[in-house]
Amino acid sequence: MGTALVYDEEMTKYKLLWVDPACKIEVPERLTASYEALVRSGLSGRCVSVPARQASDAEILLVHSEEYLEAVKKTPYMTLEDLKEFTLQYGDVYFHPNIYHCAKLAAGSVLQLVDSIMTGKVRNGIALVRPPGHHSMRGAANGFCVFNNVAIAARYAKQKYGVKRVLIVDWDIHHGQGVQYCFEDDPSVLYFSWHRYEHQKFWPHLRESDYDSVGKGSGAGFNINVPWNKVGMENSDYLSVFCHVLLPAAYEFCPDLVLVCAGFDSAIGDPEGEMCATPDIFAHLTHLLMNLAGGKLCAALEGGYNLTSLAQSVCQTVQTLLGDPLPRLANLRSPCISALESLQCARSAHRQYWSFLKHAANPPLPEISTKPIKLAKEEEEPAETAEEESSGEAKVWPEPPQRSCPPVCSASVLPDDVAGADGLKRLSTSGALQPRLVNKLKNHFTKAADDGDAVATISRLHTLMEKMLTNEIGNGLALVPDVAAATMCFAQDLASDLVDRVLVVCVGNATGLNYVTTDGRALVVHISGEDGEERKSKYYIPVRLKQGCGDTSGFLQAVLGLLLPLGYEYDPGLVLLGRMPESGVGDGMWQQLIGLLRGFAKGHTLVLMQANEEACMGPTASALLGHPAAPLQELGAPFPQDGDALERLRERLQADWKMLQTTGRMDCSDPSMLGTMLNARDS
Ligand code: SS9
Ligand code: ZN
Repeated sequence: MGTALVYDEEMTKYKLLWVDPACKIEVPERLTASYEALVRSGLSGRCVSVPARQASDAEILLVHSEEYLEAVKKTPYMTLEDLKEFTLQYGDVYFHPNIYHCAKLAAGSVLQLVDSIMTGKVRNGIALVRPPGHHSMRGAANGFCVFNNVAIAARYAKQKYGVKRVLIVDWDIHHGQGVQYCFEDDPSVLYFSWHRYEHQKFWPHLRESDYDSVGKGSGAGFNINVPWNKVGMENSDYLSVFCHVLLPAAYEFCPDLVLVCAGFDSAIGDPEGEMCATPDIFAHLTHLLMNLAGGKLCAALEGGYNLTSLAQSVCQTVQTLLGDPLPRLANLRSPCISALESLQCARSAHRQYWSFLKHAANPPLPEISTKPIKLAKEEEEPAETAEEESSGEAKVWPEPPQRSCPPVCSASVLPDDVAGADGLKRLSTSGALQPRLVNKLKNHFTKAADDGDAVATISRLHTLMEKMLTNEIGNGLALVPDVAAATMCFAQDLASDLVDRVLVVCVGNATGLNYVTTDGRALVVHISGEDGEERKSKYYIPVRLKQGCGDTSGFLQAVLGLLLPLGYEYDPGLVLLGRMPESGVGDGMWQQLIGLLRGFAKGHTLVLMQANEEACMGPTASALLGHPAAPLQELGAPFPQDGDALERLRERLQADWKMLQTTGRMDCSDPSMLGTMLNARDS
């Protein structure tokens, strides 16, 4: 199942016809630059091209008032003077004789995308549209937006396809207040937005863009705002908000459809956002959303005003939708203090609504964030000096590296009597194992090392791993006679021979894993249901779930709040996933785990399973091939003791792992805050 691309050159055919510094950045080239980059890189040719269409009146009226629609309908017939005059009643927007036509196409394009996805024609897709939508309101144009494309699409999907829950992720750097207003009392639409805010000093200067606007009435809890109070936010800041707020809420919400307000003014080089996240971050943001809603993800272009940054970011997004391996995000720094404060505020405001926050520590909020500031009218938009104006664009950053698919996506190493899994290439030959390795193996397989079969299996696995690291093979699956021993053997000796850092994820009960490493060549995260081995180093992280790995909410919380941020900070060159016998983890959760782990090490994951767990091969193979994981059913709260233990563990580990931080407070009297104090980036 493919990826849809909706694009129509017609949407480049309007522009600003007078002088207006606030609007001059919204140019037709935004669309052509994005599209041409997709063509040049060969990505557009790999997408299913879906034609745009105009949204009907009835569709526009799903969100907008009749009066407003009628008023906009007149704009094609207006003189230049009339258009200017008409424009004046709204903020930061311009009209043009052709913009009504384009606005209908923009909204209709997103509806076409929803249709293609909901009817199963494609898995996911993107609509490259102008004008953007997320600022426009029921009765008003605003911020370059005429009709609220994504809000219309959400209502349309609910009405036409009976979709029960829609998640809207707005990663544009401006607050989509139009979307917020549209759904603030609606519990069926979860709206998430992060945005440049600077304590209300940044456009659109709204009190209701702050973290404490959580929704109204039965919609309370279903509006999540993360305001950025400083510029210069980086990849780590964005990722921590995904790991510690958006993703846990999104999984708990369990959407049937994900809509993305895909604005790329949140990327480096953008003159509006002035943030420092690199275009490859969008590969990861996209990837992290791709296993929700059975993969039904629909992205619609919003902002993005640096043409270079915009085009690169669009390409990263589309390439991820197509399923290509993700780029590694090297040298992630700590989230900055201001970002951590925003994170803390958002988590605190939502504590009462989401069970994943039930057990989170709740220290007092940073002071500045608790009192709304007063805006002096004249101070509102300080005139930018020429120097300031170019500061965003003066930024340079390297072009994102090429992302190439290995010739073989997935391979397997299986006992001869086990039938292969669909889509997995079976590896049956291998190079001879070096005697040095055979000797090492003896440490792990005291009996089996003499056994020709065991050595053959191990040497095939070694070959598989080598081929992953030379990018001949993407990922792999192996059935082994003793999965605990094999995981140890690979983590301790074989993998670390081939690669600098290996992330070892061990699911289910096993012993001996704490001996794997202390030198950082392996990071072991062991999720199990039993107490036992103590932590010996920062590189062995036992995660105990009293309810066992079968408790999906507890397990998921460990994966999103611990494993993901740890993985991003560690940046492994290879992932080893060992599934211990009778781990109890359900198929859906298992697939989600594999799907999420694909974001590390350019997708190089080796899954080890016990020989008699063949039943799990199908779901594993499917996830390794990149098929969307089955959606998890409604998640309850994690078992209270487990939820609590996970939060305490995360707090303890913050001293060693800065991506685990979720508070910005600096309280010297509280020893649990030491991690934050030592690690946070200072702006
Ligand atoms: C220019 C101010 C522009 C409006 C921005 C709308 C972006 C929509 N200095 N303000 S994504
Ligand atoms: Zn924007």
